Amino acid sequence: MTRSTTTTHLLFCLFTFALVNPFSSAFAQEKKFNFVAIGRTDTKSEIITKAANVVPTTEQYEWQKMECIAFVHFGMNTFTETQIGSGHADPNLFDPTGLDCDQWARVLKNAGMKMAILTAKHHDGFCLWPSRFTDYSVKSSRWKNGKGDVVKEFVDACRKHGLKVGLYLSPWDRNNTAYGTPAYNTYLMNQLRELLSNYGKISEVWFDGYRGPGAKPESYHWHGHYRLIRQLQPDALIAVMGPDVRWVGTESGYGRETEWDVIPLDVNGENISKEEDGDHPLDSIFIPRNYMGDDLGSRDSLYSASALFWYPAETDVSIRPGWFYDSSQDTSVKSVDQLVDIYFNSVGKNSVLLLNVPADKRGLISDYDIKALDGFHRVLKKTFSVNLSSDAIVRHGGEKGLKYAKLFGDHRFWSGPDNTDTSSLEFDLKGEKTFDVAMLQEEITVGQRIEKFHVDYWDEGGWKKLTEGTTVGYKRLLRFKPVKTSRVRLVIESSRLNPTLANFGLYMLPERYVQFSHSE
Ligand code: FUL
Repeated sequence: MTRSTTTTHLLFCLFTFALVNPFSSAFAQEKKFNFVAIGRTDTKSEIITKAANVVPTTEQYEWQKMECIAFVHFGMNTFTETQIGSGHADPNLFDPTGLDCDQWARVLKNAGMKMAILTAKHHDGFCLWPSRFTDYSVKSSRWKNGKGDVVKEFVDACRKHGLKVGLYLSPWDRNNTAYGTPAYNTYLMNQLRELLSNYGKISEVWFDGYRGPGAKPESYHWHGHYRLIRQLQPDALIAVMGPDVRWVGTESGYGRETEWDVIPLDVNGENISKEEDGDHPLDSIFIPRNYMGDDLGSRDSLYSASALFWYPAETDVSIRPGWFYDSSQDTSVKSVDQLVDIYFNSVGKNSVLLLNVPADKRGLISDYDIKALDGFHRVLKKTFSVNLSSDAIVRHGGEKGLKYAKLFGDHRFWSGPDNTDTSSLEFDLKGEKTFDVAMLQEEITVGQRIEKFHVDYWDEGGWKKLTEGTTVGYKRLLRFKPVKTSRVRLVIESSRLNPTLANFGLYMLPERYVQFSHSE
């Protein structure tokens, strides 16, 4: 598809949206969208202005604020101690001796997780719920005489403990004989219908992009799947092979140094559905793929785009070397130090952390994992409970200054003057404070804008550089050697349109982590 036909399609979608909206004309001018078309004649500066005004949907924003989500890999692989099952293991092997999803939810909640995503079906095709559309499921196992339903126990436990629920449904299926034929799409649709109709509110649907070597090529009917999900679970985000949440591109737990939420929307003429998608015009033109490059959203990467969209990163990583439980990995559970480091490099680099904690053969999270999660949560709680800048007086330019709470209180944020793309904010800490962590947050509900910044501290009568960074987005965390000072200055060196700041914080890591943070 050429840029002009893409643009026409996007404009058509926007027009369709306006028609169903009673405030269409006001909306067309004022409402900000999570995507925008780039016109053939747009100048570079117009493209950058458009990028700076793309915003998350309400659901994407709420999702970002969760920060930490748990993944639970559990299934046939748990019992065969494999990571990718053949799809032909005997269903009777699935037999947890003491499945307790309540324990999972308690442990995950105590670790600070806000949602948990269960592998309802992994690549081997074994279903954790008694699907009507296959016998390869818990209903053919000896567990609870084939009357059990792990998905139900999982969602009930999550809700009881105040966790949102997500479900992973592997598109690649090594058991289903229809895989690789059009009939498989019907199977996947039927499974989606079951999972999204019978288990209450589902907040994230995770479509893995992985397909093993030698697997039959598959052409999934993604747009039909998206439409069904929007119908059954209008608030759910569709992740990875879906248009709402992007896989960060590695499984290491470490995000990009420069992480833009607004990136070019990849569109492919042949695959564009001609049907309109009502409130979800993006769905019909989005082509899923894994985004693994280093530079997804720099100015240069935007100039040749046909359209831009808000596509935030999710950083998935397992607490163990494997995704599924394997007893031989009990002693390789990530340490508290590693988990804290991962938090700083995922949540602290503008993405959501999706931390996998597998359940074992009993159907429990093991003590090894619980111990690491407890330590992880304790360190974060201790670090972020006291913001050493919360009493500060904040000055912009020569202004008199405002109390921190007046500037960054509920739903308030600082916004640089119009037509400025550099700025500096000074924090008078009212006395000397010692800290080794800085936190910046942009007000992403108006867009992601900051491109480069540094933080200075006042030392012996002058400013000295403390740390620096590129993108901020929802959250940027930086560690450095502890400094003692009474004044700090944030200098925004470059921004797409006027910058905003929703929050600024200075913190001190607990004693034993100081050494660790120096190694950065
Ligand atoms: C990968 C899968 O192959 C792994 O088994 C795991 O589920 C991970 C989250 O995604 O692509």
